[in-house]
Amino acid sequence: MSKKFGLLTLAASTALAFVSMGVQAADKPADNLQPVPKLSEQEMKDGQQIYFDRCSGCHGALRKGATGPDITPAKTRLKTVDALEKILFNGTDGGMPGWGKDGFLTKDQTTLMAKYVQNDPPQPPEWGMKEMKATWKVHVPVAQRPKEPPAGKNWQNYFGVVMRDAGKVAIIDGDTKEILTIIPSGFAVHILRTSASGRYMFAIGRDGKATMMDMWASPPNLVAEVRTGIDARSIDTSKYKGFEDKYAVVGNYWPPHYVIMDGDTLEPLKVMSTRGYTYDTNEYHPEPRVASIVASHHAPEWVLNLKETGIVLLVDYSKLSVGTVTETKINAERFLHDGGWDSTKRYFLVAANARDTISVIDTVDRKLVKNIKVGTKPHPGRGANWIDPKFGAVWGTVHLGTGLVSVISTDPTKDYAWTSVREWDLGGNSLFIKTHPNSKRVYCDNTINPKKDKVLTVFDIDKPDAKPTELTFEKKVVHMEYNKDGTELWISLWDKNGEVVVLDDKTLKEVKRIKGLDSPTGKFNVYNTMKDVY
Ligand code: DHE
Repeated sequence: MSKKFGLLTLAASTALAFVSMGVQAADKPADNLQPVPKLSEQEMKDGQQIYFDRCSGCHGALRKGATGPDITPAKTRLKTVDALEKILFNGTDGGMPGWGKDGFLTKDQTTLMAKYVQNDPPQPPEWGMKEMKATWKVHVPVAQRPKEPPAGKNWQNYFGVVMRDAGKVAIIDGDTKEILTIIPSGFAVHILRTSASGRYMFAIGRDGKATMMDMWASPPNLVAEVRTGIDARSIDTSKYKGFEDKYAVVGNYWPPHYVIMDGDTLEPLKVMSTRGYTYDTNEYHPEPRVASIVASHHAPEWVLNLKETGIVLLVDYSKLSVGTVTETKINAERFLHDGGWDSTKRYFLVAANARDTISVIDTVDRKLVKNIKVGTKPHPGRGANWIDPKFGAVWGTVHLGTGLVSVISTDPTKDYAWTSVREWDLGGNSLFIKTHPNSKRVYCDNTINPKKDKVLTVFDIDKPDAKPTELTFEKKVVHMEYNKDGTELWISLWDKNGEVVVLDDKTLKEVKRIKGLDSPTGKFNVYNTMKDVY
């Protein structure tokens, strides 16, 4: 089994807003440290761009480490440029992709990056309300938007499909499989989420640009956008009773902050810093990045997961109209990343991936229930909930670092609650897992396992000990989503000439291929996303 977890970025580039630090002076080498290689201003700029595209997601803008290790010069200068080049080119057993070997970096770029990471990291600029307001655009004022849903359209069965490298979102009718429209969005769009009513779909780009799309328009259209920072991965909206569709929130990687926006227009209303102290050692961290966000159904709150400090924030937005945002801090585990609700939507299960842990947060009693040790680097996406024939309600995660599906009991009345009750062998590391309440199947991709990246693995819920079925496609398979009724599974074939393949959930036969999609990754059904069905 390969230990490689190439969180691959396809070829893409963007105008990076990081500040150039200019020509670097050579440092006097300390006893055991290599000298700092000299780089020209242009080389530093090129290094910054490549670092942002390939490295910062795992190692952090300031390189202090998270999913990947600390690669500040204090660590990288313990190695020679030659040794660093080899790591960059070939990858590591610890999970780093072989950027050269896999064709994403040339030999010269590999050498440049080996030298770049021995130089001090440039400090990226801050991005406050003034900068956000300057980028805020309302393309369709509220008064000019439709008053009714589109007649004769099953709009709650629309899908938003991320076209990652194109920086666009395709809106596809889940009934007819017709591409209704393609909407420009942020650079390397990461995820989509919907408002509580489902009417609006929101995208967040890696460049921090949030875009808002109206599913009631025919075809759906872009109604507002704002750039909330310069590096982001998560977005959600207010879903609690009385606050439906009222606010949206974006969590940023850089600057380390979250931004609350008006739910109709994306006007930025409040910026809150996440800088602070690690939950366990109380050390100051300059870059606690906001990883996953979910909207509570039990209180007017969002659950925000702060990666580097290991703190889960419950953010109360109910008094925002008088300018107050209240935070409750729950100590969980460091390096929080992605996660999802259990089937009751009371417990949030989030991966602390570099600690091989799933942290369970009770959003009603507002506390950590348990840190559960699982396999190497759990990566659930939002995870999957089903009823196991022996153990009842369970939630599952796959892993970046091992070919294991950890199946965790979520029934608090059982004495085995919040333990791993089953472990399925996937035969390779994976990115995403999916099922639906109406399905008897659990699907896992194998995107980051080079030997099986074109394979979709299918487990049978009622025969949990049976060998899974494997379906092989002609291109790399990534991310799964159901239609509204839970009868069809949509998967992406991740390629420049990508496709979405629609499978019949019962027969596993292909129903349709939706072609002409540039690098499709995540897919989000309107109904399932608004109701958090997974
Ligand atoms: Fe993701 C979810 C961060 C790489 C596709 N990704 C998430 C979430 C976070 C995150 C914090 C949870 C958002 C939420 O629920 O609110 N992802 C990161 C990274 O930091 C990382 C490791 C590296 C990076 O620089 O981005 C990374 N992610 C990837 C990829 O390489 C993927 C496959 C393609 C891409 O877009 O670059 C990818 N991530 C996704 C998808 C989801 C996601 C499709 C949503 C899953 C879901 O079903 O909700």
